Amino acid sequence: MTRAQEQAAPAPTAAAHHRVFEAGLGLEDVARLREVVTKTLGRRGALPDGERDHKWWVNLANLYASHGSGPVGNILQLMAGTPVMAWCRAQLGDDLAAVLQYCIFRRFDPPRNPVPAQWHYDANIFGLHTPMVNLWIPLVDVGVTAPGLTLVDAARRPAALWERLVETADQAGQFDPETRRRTLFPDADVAAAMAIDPQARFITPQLKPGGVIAFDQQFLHGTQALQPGMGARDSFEFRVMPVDVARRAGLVDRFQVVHVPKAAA
Ligand SMILES: O=C(O)CCC(=O)C(=O)O
Repeated sequence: MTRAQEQAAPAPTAAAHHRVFEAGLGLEDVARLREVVTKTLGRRGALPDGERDHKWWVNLANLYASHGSGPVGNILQLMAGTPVMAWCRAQLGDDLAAVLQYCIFRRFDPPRNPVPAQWHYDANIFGLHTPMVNLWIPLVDVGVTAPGLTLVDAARRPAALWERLVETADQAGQFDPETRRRTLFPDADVAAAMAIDPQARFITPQLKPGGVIAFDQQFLHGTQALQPGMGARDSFEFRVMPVDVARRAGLVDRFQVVHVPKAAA
C-alpha cells in the first residue's frame, strides 16, 4: 500500500468470517433453487462451434427483470429462514441487505467448455473495506463428481496477492472495471504466492447439495480445477452485507439492493 493509500484507507476491515456448513439448506429448499437453474440456464441453446461458455450464470436482477418481484421475493424468504442466515446475522448484525446483481445462479457444464472463475477476492466487487459474506451453495454433490469451489482457508492470504490487491485499489479501496481485471490472478501467480506463505492452505470442500461455504471478501477463491469425468454443477451464491454498509458505500444508487427479510413467512 502506498503512503497515500495508508492515510486515506478506513480502519482495517473487521474480523474475517469463514465457515463450511455440511447442511446449511434443507433438501426442499435446494430443489426449489435447482428448479430456477433448470428453467433459466438449462434452457440455453447450443453454442456455436468452438465457442466457450462465458455466461454460465444468471443473477437475481436478471430474474427480477424477466419474471418480476415474485420469484426473487420467494428466494429471499427461502434464504431468510435458513440456519446459515442466522449465522450471517450473528456475524454482521440483524439488518441485512443483498445486492441482486451479485446473487448468482450458475451451471458449470463441462461439455459447454465453460471458462472457470479465475482466482479472486470478492473485495474486488464492492471494495476492500466493505464487509460482505458470500454464501456459496452447491445444488449438486461437488468436490469429486462435479467441480466445487477452491479457496484459501485464511483471510488475506496468500499475503503477496492480498498486497497486490491493496496496491491495485484506489484510495478508497475501490476497483473500476480495468483495475478489477488486474485482480483476477492467474494460476502461476497463485502457486508462486502460496509457496512462500506458510499460513495459506487450499481447501476444496466436498459437499452435498445444500452444503454452504460462507466466506467474506477477504478470502481468495476460484472454480475448482475440472477433472476428467466431472459432470455439470449447479450452484447459487448469495451475498449479504449490513444494510447500513450498503447505504454508506452508495450501493443503493448503483445496484438493486433489497432487505433480507427477518425470517421466512
Ligand atoms: O462458482 C464458481 O465456480 C465461482 C464462484 C465465484 O467465483 C464466487 O462465488 O465469487
